[in-house]
Amino acid sequence: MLTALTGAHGDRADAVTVAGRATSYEELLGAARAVAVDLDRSGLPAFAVTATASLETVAAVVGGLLAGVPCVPLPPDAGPAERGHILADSRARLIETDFARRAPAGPAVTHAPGDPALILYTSGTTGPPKGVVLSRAAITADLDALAEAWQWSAEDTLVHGLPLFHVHGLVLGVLGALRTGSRLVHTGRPTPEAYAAAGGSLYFGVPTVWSRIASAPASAAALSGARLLVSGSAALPAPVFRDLERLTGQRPVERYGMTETLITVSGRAGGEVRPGTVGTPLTGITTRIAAEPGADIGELQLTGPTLFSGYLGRPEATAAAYTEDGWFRTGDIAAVDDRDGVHRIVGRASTDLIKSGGYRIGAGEIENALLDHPAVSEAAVVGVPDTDLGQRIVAFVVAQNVTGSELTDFVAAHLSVHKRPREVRFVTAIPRNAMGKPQKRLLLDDAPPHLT
Ligand code: MCA
Ligand code: AMP
Repeated sequence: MLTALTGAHGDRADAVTVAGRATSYEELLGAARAVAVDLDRSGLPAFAVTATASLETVAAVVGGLLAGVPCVPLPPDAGPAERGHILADSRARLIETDFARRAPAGPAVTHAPGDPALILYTSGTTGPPKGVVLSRAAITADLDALAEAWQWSAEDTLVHGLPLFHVHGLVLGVLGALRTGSRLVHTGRPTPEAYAAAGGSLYFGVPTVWSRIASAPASAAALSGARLLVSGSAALPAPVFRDLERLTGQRPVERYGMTETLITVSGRAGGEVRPGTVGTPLTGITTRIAAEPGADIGELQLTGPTLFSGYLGRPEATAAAYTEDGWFRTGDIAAVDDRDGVHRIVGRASTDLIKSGGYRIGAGEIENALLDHPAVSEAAVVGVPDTDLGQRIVAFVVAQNVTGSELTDFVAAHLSVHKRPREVRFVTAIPRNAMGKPQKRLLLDDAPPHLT
């Protein structure tokens, strides 16, 4: 699965660098084998790692793949509620990794393509996050399709600084490098200065990262020698696309995906790229638009080998994610150009899934966290357009004797920092329909202009 680790593309002392620490494939494989030996002995059904941006996280994930035990990467800033939920739901035991420990050879484990490789937790519109089970076959199919689309090879140096507990940073950003043999520089944090200093050929970022680079002209200029800039996880605003083109001479390629489907649609290296579009389906993926008669936009649905194996322990939720005729329902509204098949993501069907800084955040999860605070009696959470984050989380609450920043800190501490509301607005009541469901549109309509 990770061809680079077999030495297929040679080795070097800095084959993988994470947050300033470099390692060779040989050392990484030795550390991963030590993890695999422990996992093999443990008989665990799954294991968890605190997915800091570190070589330890990379070794643990690779160790899990060697041992055939699925890895659950935990957000390092996860508070007790989020951490407790993920560990209980997955029944994974948290392990510590010592990168200095190496083992000569791992246990002889045979793997089937459908075996689970990763369980990634992701938010839905209601309830706590669900575990998305990703098989080895889905991951390899996706990475190979992306390598073809982006002409991604061992000649590349991949640079990014994305979190290692989601598809973007972990599957594409780590396993992709270890499959293609491209050198990897993970910058620790995705700052413009760190991207500029890394000297890569291939760069990954979420739109917030690209927007910050576009606002730092000196850093942007340092990317002019790169081969390909790739944006994904949320819509890249057209002005950011244009600023990047002006400052770097590069037209960034956009790609679209989900935790459940991996990356399914993308622009191509060397192909025509238009701002506001995400390209065409990758090899093996078929898409369709479920539009009302006469309409040309509708829900994007798809099939292909990159799809997840299901939500862990939730067969009903898995079944509900598919149409009766077996297509995965993305919940994203899209349009496809008749002439060239280029896809455009127009928005989401539900306002209760928020994308902030490229993170997928369920409004219901934040509302439940707020309602756990003794001072809060009602809460409604919305995503409001934001030039830096795409959307920012705004919480409308009915509460007494508490400040907005106390509630923000409460959510940051219980769930995770990136799920915290950026603004809390106190209201006397949440408008509701006859069924008692919050009418979020009314809240937004009543909000002062700086909120919308
Ligand atoms: C601020 N901080 C706080 C608080 N307020 N800490 C505790 N309590 C508070 N109330 C601290 C944070 O700990 C952090 O500290 C610092 O403030 C900045 O935090 P924040 O503002 O949240 O970070 P940011 O700079 O706004 O983050 C922007 C970002 C981030 C770096 C772009 O959003 C990000 O990494 N996004 C990537 C998401 C992603 O990978 N999504 C992929 C999903 P300190 O700095 O010390 O840590 S996969 C996917 O979508 C699909 C498959 C796809 O298509 O890719
Ligand atoms: P997640 O499961 O965190 O990966 O989030 C998946 C969601 O991110 C999708 O359903 C889309 O709403 C959004 N998304 C990912 N890539 C793009 C993109 N290039 N343009 C617009 N939305 C995107």
